[in-house]
Amino acid sequence: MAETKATCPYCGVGCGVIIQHDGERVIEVRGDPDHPANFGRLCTKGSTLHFTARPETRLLFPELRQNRAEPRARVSWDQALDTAADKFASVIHTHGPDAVGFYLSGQLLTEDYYVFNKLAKGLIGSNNVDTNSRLCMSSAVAAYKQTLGADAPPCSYEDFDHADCLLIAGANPAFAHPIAFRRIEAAKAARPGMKIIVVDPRRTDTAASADLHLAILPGTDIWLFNAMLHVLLWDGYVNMPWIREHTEGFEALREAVREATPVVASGICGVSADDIVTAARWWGEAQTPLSLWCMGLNQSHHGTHNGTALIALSLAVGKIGQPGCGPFSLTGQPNAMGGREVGGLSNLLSAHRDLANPAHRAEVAALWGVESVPEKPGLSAIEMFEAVRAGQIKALWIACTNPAHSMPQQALIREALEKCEFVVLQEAYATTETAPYADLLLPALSWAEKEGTVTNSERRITHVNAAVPGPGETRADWVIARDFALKLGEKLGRADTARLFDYPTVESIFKEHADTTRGRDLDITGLSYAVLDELGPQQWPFPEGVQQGVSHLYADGKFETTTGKAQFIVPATSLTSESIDARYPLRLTTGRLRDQWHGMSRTGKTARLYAHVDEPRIELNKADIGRRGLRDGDLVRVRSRRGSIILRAHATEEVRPGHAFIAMHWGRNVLSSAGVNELTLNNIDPYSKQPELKHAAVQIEKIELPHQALLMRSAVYAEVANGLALERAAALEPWLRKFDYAAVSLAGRDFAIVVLRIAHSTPIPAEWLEQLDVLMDLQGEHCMAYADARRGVSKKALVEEGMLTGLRLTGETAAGGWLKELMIERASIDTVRRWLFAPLPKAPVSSIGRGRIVCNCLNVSENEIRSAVADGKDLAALQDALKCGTSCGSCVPELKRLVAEGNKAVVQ
Ligand SMILES: Nc1nc2c(c(=O)[nH]1)N[C@H]1C(S)=C(S)[C@@H](COP(=O)(O)OP(=O)(O)OC[C@H]3O[C@@H](n4cnc5c(=O)[nH]c(N)nc54)[C@H](O)[C@@H]3O)O[C@H]1N2
Ligand SMILES: Nc1nc2c(c(=O)[nH]1)N[C@H]1C(S)=C(S)[C@@H](COP(=O)(O)OP(=O)(O)OC[C@H]3O[C@@H](n4cnc5c(=O)[nH]c(N)nc54)[C@H](O)[C@@H]3O)O[C@H]1N2
Ligand code: SF4
Ligand SMILES: [Mo]
Repeated sequence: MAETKATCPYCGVGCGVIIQHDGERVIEVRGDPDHPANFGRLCTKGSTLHFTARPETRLLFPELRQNRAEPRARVSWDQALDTAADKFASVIHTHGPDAVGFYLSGQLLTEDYYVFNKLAKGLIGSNNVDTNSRLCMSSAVAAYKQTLGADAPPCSYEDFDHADCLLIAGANPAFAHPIAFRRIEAAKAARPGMKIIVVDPRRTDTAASADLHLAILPGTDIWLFNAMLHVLLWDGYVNMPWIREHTEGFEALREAVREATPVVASGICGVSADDIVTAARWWGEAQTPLSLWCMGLNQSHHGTHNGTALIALSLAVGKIGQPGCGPFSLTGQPNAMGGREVGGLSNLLSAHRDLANPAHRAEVAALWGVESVPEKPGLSAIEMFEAVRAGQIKALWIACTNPAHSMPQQALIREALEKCEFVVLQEAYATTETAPYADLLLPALSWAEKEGTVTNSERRITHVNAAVPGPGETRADWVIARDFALKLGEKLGRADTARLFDYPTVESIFKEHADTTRGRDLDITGLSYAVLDELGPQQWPFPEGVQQGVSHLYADGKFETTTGKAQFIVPATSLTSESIDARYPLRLTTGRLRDQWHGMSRTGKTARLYAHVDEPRIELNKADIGRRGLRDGDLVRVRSRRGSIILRAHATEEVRPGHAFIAMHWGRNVLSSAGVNELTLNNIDPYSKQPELKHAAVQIEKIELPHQALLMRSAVYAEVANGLALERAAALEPWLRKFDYAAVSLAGRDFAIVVLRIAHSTPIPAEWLEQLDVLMDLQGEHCMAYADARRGVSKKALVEEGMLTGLRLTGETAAGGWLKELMIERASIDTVRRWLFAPLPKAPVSSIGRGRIVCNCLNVSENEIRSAVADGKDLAALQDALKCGTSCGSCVPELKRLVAEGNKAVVQ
């Protein structure tokens, strides 16, 4: 078995992985013990990466359709790229360069991005290049630039070990940056005096493990930060000498926060004034105050000022640039940082240059050897799709992102994609929600197959290697961009194309990129693939001649602004852009689950990643569920001013009364609706142009869908189980649209089970059920059937090798829960055979009834943990007895919570 070093392609922690393979196929994955981001650890998602590297789910060949009425057909690469070049050239000739657009992704490698950026800005002459980072990091970028002068997170992960006050605002790293959170847990365990404050409307696992949780009302962070600054001023914690020497604009901010007393803020934020004062004093007293933030601040119509107000807290106490201090923006995607470094947003140019700056434009033109870089600002993500919808952009190139799922206000996105004359989609998987809109589908290499570099949250660049060849005719993203550029340049009559895109290897792109950074804040002229391989991953800047990158920026108190001084900004004091009212009385927020990644094109194909949350749902406070005469698990219609979806209601104490939460992951691939972005709105921040994906006002109502069905199917043999489950799940997708509510998911561990849940207002036609039976292979001599036509109940069970391997319950689905567990456990059917068709909500024998899986690595369930806690076990004893939380550690925050809940129950 061979081993190849790469990084995990999920979150911005940027963990190093070692891919174990045989040169053809990925066999296993483990954490790279030498990587400074994770030192060998991986979370649930990283440690199951090898399950995603399966060719059967991949897009293998280019596919093209001549018109929308026809299905796409396989074509050669030459034909695919020729067609694309023809189409783009003709649009550019007729309508000008701004009639085309590129919508890219923070999950591309730096080299991929670089080529796309040059293609648009250097060859075509349009700045219409934007990425999904606009939905993600652009407010943090704008906040850093407004205050510190450059898009550069000044901190490092090692700061967790030195911080004595950690303020986590609008981030849930226990789920979204698990390995960073493991480091925070370790720091807290080593120095219990370290104070952790979490600002989040929800009581997340992150919040539950904090010393102080400020469960503010959504959108009120600025009021909280202003009030904290007010207390810092009042109590004399502000470092005036440092402020005078190193900053500008403090007087105006001081004036602005005069009225923001803790009492005033308390009324707006919905937390106690005492808690605000406590937070401010902990921050003020700290020798080393460190803040962390992510989408809870960025995805707001005042996301930039959420960031600047938080950064102001570090500047006010003069604590930046030293170990353990500073404002640290957590990057969402694995390479959103790299994308920004090469200028991959419509307002940026290579090496953190600004498009609005004529000198910067001239520098980039000179570096590329082109006459000029276009002056006209490009369109940002939301604006770009609006321009597509308005018919101004006629050809759209989408790579490594799934806008028909992840953009807000999906109805508008669908309209745009339908209207667009020519949509190219460059994807690794054929099944995303955007794929049906693609006129040209181009198969890309993916994780474990591609080489290049990525930059993680702490500015650390890692050289990612390819371990195995890609399946079918997949090609590297940069190769696709380069080859398209060569063809397009020819059609546009550009004689310099071959020189512009003379990239024989991926490293030749890296070299050119590194050259463009000379003398800039992110100077990496000292780095090459060889240096990275020899010294290991390095933080920028890393100019020629140095031996090591820089862990803390601004140590000398000099900033990247024109005056060299950091800027205080007076923030906007608006709240959410849509407020609740009598018709839409619930505050909806959106975000992430621990074990799923965005549109689930990869995590959604790994059965065990459904064990933590196994069905789409809206999370509501128990009080709201009760008040509306609902029960936990009822189906509800969730409506906003933009649209409505049906989901199962899940009662939880994590959200406050009057609030609701829906995870962003479930879309039309797994659900009868487009999911939460049917409800969100596309209001944007004026500086960052980031949409307010976190807030919307919604209503819920109970919906009667009396005709329910549950279908499940596994297999007898492990070799075929996963392949069959994935095949069946894909085949079920079009069926999701036929029912009022339907959701498809996987279950199980080594033997994947496909699960389809249906609820419908009218009786489900018998011929549909027959077709579904065929699709799920619920037929043959081993299939038992039961029917009671009068009650509309019909059931089928397939028993193979003494195990339940297939099931359909129609009309009466109460037994679904324990039968699913029976299937997952692959238990013998003998003891329960006679109850198979009984409407028993609980298992007739006690060996079944494990409940939800909390520890995914070691397969430990919630019921097992709860009963051990009831026996008096604490975290250490739980880990000792059940082994839960001893592998990747992603469930440790939840284990702590279950222990705490158990203790509380005892006291009561
Ligand atoms: N498991 C998993 N991890 C991921 C990802 C994934 O898809 N799955 N995606 C990655 C990406 S691209 C990103 S951007 C990151 C996102 O990482 P995070 O931002 O940490 O995750 P989210 O769940 O989107 O949002 C964080 C929290 O913001 C809170 N919030 C909502 N509104 C407000 C508000 O007004 N104020 C405050 N203070 N908080 C608020 C929500 O309740 C939520 O708990 O995760 C990365 N990591
Ligand atoms: N309501 C709501 N909406 C949100 C958010 C939210 O919090 N709430 N978060 C927003 C944020 S922060 C983000 S970052 C976005 C994420 O939204 P998207 O970018 O749409 O999410 P992904 O599903 O990660 O899309 C990446 C796609 O690239 C494909 N892919 C994987 N590897 C490769 C490769 O090597 N090459 C190519 N060409 N393709 C590949 C995958 O199959 C996948 O379909 O969602 C945003 N939308
Ligand atoms: S924390 Fe998990 S998802 Fe993020 S990079 Fe590390 S292993 Fe991957
Ligand atoms: Mo993101």
